Amino acid sequence: MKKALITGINGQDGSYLAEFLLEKDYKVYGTLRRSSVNTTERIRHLLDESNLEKHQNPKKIHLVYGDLTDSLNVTRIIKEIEPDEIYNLAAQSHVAVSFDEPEYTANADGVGTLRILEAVRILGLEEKTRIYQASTSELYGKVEEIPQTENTPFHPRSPYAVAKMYAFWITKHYREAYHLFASNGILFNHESERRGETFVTRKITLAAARIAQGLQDKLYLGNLSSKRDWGYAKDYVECMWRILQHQEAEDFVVATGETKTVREFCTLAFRYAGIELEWDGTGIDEKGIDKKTGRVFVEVSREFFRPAEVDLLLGNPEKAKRELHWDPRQTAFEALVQLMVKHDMEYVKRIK
Ligand code: NAP
Ligand code: G4F
Repeated sequence: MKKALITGINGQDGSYLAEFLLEKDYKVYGTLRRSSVNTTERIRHLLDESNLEKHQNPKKIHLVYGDLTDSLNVTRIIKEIEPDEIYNLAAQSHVAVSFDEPEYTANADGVGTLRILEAVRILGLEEKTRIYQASTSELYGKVEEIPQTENTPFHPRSPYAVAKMYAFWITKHYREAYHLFASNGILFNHESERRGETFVTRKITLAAARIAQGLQDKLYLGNLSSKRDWGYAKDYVECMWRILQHQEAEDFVVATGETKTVREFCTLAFRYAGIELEWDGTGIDEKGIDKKTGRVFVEVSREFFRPAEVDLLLGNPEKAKRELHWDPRQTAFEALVQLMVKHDMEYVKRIK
């Protein structure tokens, strides 16, 4: 039985990856940060409720307290588990927040990755442990090429992206210098019913559901013209696993090859919630108006603009398709928006 360690197991991707690996009969360990409230919502079904306090269940996932800013903790966890595969998904993952917390983001997202790599080296696990690093399309930032491939130069535009740039290169460096099996998945935006509520897609689908049910008046957004290559998180965790099963450690772009604006996502989400929007005005004055009633449901607020923006992301997933036999279009854009709205229509009804 293979042992996998997932850092950030209670995050969006961590929860899907844990399900995927359990299906493949892995023994799955995951790190959880101590919090004054319960943060296991996404993985509750993978825990033994009767044993929540200990966070242990041999039939399900094994939780250990872990924080990537604590090197002693990281080293001890890896020493005790001796994992065959480490998926480093833990991060302060919100780009806008990284402008407010740049030092913490550098520590967790940048140096945190170094702590894992160095622990594997110090413990002499170079031959045993394969490492997946959660790299990001944010590295391309002010893009120098469209679409972006594994060879496109990086131009990061946020403290988050700069921290992830360090993590990308230190992963590659440990591969070249110490022959660790360490690979970067350069993942473009991927969303789901489990997406954090302050990322734009989930913010929109939740608002569309609430507005449709009369529980919210308006949705305020930032840059509506920003373009993203949005895929489904459940499809993307499968590719993470494929990256570590490849014969050689390499870096891969994971994307759909299709890009849409925030405005397009919004129009479609409201449509699936039963509201047909039309757009009027430009820039800060742009509004999303209900065609039927003339009510303004979407407005632009400066609050959600960033000091530097990534205007357009579009990935070329050819290498992952060819070498990993991964299908980037398992869930089309329309299907993704639909499943998120369907989920949130039910969710909002349940909690109101
Ligand atoms: P997420 O939902 O925000 O999950 C992040 C996880 O990291 C959470 O479990 C969080 O724990 C944990 N974490 C944060 N700081 C930590 C620390 N100092 N030590 C240990 N754990 C910590 O993010 P996600 O969307 O699943 O993304 C997973 C990874 O992929 C991240 O590294 C992200 O940067 C990267 N990525 C994501 C995307 C995307 O579109 N989703 C695209 C490219 C790359 P708490 O619950 O305690 O905060
Ligand atoms: O949903 P977002 O916050 O995601 P962003 O910044 O693209 O980052 C996500 O994807 C990255 C991969 O490319 C990951 F590495 C990262 O961890 C994270 O998962 O914003 C998407 C776009 C941006 O251009 C933003 O400016 O939507 C724009 N936007 C417009 N209004 C908004 C809003 N973003 C947020 N969060 N909230 C708004 O109201």
